[in-house]
Amino acid sequence: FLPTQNELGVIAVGFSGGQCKAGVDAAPMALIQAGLINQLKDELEYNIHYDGEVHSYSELMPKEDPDYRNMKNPLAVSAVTQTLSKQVYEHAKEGRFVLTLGGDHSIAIGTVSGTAKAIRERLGREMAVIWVDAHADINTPESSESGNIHGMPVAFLTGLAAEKREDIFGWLKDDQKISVKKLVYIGLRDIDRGEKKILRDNGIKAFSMHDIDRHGIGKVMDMALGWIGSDTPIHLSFDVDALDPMWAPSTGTPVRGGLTLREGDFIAECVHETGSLVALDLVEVNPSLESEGASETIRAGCSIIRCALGDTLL
Ligand code: 6HN
Ligand code: MN
Ligand code: MN
Ligand code: MN
Repeated sequence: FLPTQNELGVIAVGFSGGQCKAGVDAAPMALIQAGLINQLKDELEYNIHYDGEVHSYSELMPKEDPDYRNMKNPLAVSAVTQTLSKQVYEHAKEGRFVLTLGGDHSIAIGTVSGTAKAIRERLGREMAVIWVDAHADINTPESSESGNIHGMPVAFLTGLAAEKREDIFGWLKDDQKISVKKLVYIGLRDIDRGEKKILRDNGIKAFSMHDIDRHGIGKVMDMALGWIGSDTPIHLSFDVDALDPMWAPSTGTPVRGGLTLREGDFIAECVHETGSLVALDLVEVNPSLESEGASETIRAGCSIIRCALGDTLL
């Protein structure tokens, strides 16, 4: 149902307002300087559509941005993700695969909403999301203990959190949202109390590190993709903190006991093999943290992206 996609839209998002640590905005440039775009072009033979800039959206930044319903930087995150949503949509509606380089994970409010709308219009299908992360990022503004919006994107995207104010995510319409039934988590190991209740109450499919230890990553991927079903377009949102800090130390909220680099690559390879992947986000690389591990983290990020885009071992 999807044409062979060697048309690739790339969007570099230098945005850090979904959390409190500076530096995650420098990730797209670091990934690109590590040779990512050239690898995708020369080795994987993609036809790349990239405007050549890292968007910081400074023109969208409000003068004042007071907390609202416990959210930090609500106007900034809403404005940036609304604009990003349109950028992603423009690529996806042309049938391009969309790669977004973050940025913190709040940007997924923009990426997933953009692909969900384009896929509905172009294929008449509901899209699935595979969320690879140490965290569930499904806090509502009220359940969040931090107020950081990078811990809330899934709540807004599924409609579990909603806000009428147009300038604070009220712009998100139904055709930009996804069903909780089409959401699958992999790699979870640090879930807030409120989030556990949300996951349970909504019957959301989640494979934690415990499940990966018990069944192995091969079986977990079979189960995850089986849940989604074949012939369903997939958006993969990959938070680099899903990897163990041994492989990806330079990230804002590291949690020990995570995926090996090979397990992360394997997840990306399996999703590629479905032929149904329509978009990928790679987020939360922060080169300024644990700077001696920054190049490792950047290499890990590039590796995940190459695997998701079809790099094979043999
Ligand atoms: N991420 N659950 C915590 C919070 O602040 O809501 C951590 C969120 C981390 C978000 O890593 O994308
Ligand atoms: Mn995370
Ligand atoms: Mn995340
Ligand atoms: Mn391939």
